[in-house]
Amino acid sequence: MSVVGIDVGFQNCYIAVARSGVLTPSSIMDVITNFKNTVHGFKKFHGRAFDDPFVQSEKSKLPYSLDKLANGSTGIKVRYLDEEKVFTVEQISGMLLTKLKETSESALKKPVVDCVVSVPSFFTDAERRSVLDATQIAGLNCLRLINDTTAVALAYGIYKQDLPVPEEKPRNVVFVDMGHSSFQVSITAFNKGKLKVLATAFDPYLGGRNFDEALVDYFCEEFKTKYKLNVRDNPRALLRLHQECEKLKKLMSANSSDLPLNIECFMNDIDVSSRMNRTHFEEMCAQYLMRVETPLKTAFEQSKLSRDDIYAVEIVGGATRIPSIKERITKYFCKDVSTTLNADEAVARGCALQCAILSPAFKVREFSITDVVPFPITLRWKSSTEDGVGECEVFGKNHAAPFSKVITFHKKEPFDLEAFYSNPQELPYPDHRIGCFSVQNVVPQPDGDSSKVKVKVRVNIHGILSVSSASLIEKLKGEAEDMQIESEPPAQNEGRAEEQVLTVVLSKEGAAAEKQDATAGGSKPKIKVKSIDLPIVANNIRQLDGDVLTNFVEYERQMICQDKLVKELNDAKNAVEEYVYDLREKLCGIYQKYITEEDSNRLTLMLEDTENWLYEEGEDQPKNVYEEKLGALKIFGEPIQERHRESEERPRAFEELGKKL
Ligand code: ATP
Ligand code: K
Ligand code: MG
Repeated sequence: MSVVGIDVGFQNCYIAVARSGVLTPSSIMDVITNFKNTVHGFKKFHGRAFDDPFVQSEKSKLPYSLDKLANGSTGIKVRYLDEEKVFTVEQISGMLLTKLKETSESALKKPVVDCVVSVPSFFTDAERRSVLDATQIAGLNCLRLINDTTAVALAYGIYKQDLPVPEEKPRNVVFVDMGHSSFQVSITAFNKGKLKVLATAFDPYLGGRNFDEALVDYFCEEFKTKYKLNVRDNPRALLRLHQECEKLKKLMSANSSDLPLNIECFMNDIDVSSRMNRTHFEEMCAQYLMRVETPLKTAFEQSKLSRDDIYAVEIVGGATRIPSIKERITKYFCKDVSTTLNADEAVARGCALQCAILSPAFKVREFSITDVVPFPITLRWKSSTEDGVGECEVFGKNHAAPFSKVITFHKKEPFDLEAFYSNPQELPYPDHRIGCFSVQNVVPQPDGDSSKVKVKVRVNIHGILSVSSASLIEKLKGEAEDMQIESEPPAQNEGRAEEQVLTVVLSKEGAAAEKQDATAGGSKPKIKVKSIDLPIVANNIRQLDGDVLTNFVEYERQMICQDKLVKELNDAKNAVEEYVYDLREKLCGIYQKYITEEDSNRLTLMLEDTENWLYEEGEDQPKNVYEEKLGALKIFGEPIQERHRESEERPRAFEELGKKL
């Protein structure tokens, strides 16, 4: 089985493949997300409600329309089988992933199931859960959702032979990725065989498309005065202008001179033309260029490094090719930017490498990855204290991830743990709630005292929060607090987290984590304890319900079958058409000698009839009708073909014979 890495970009998707025994991912396929009614640009609708301000602000820019689904989430309207249908974002994304899956399967001639998919490092719980649902709909087994810049870091580090040994000072590298829709920065420390993300920062709304839009705005204004054209009223013209502006933007990356923009028959039969140069472009985009420094600064400050500690600044992503963006990065770090990585493929390559590491089918050099929690996470519960609520920040900013923590509560009855992001104002998502986890079946001790309940909270390998297990332990004696975090020395714990990520396959991860708990308990004075597992019910989690997901998976399978049928039908129809053209041409050419004029005329007439039929009642027929039609033509065509073949082969046979003699 081959393992793949998938970079689902806002504009471009890439798949990298790691083949057995080969570490280097090969055959990168670029599939522009231009499929089924050109639905694109939905990446950032994952996990978002229809009323979400971001979704609303995007609505007018889309070549398709959106709808509010019964549960409030975002629906996407698509024509499917001549009918308008509304799909969830997970379904649309699932269709794209299916397409990517099929593309790689047909190129590799092998099934593709295991994968690692990249997500922006700023994706919140809801967005990550939504992407994960999409992978399931596509029939993929996603071993990890990995942050874009972390995938890039892996692609960078795994080949390096000269990384400092673990006892030495690490090599610190800044990774900068500006794509079509967003801007991400990470600072990562490398030692031999491992990487540790120190800090991440981002501008989720700054990317190449802002620069295209600035150009579009400019030319729309110009054409209004110069040609009296209202480009914004004409979606087709607007789309063309967009494409031309993107081309122009790319040209300006390589050229500082004045460049022309010409579009023939642009609107109302008018040809339009104008000019632009880099200096003017940079002035127009000043508001965007200004925003480049902030994430660089934020990441750098959080990393607590000095500029001398930075070994290199690696840039990837299409929009980092804009010269003034490069300049700003260079200026901030006082260091020339490096472009040692393939700017378009690095994310996908990193994903494929991570997939190979996680897959039990591959033997890959160990490489440990420690990522970070981008937004602090807090738990809240009802408590017996004065203000009636207990609260605890379980994961601070840049806490190592994946990671588990065991929290001990003293409770007499079932209780709820509400999880949310601590700082709503820094969150690029309108709702800071993550979900509510109900710990059930909690009862007091026989003497009426509180019971000790151990709850395991984790940020898992996908960067998703879960309360993964709870158990009722023992009778407590004289403890006033109703909660305590069982803390192990952080360094040790981090080491374990790394081990978990790297040496354990996803499905076994739970078991490894259990072991970790046992060790923690074992270091304490020996008391006879009985541990009872408690059920946990998750509520208000923004993830598709199991039943709904199952239905979507089934529906996607049906659509795949349907697409196959449609393709087979088209193939059958095309086969008739091709046969008609091919035979007609040959009747006047190479077959002429092998058929009487009379028969030829009759057959030509028959071909003409078939051609007409194809445009009339033959336009829309079941597959077998086309197959029968083709069969009927072949009854006449094949004998001629046969006579032609024989006569061609005769002289050749003589020649062969001649050689032998
Ligand atoms: P995202 O990471 O935001 O989801 P993506 O991964 O699809 O998006 P990329 O493929 O990294 O984005 O980059 C695409 C962007 O880079 C587009 O805006 C494109 O116009 C821009 N781009 C590509 N080449 C150049 C160039 N030579 N000069 C300027 N911009 C460029
Ligand atoms: K990409
Ligand atoms: Mg990208």
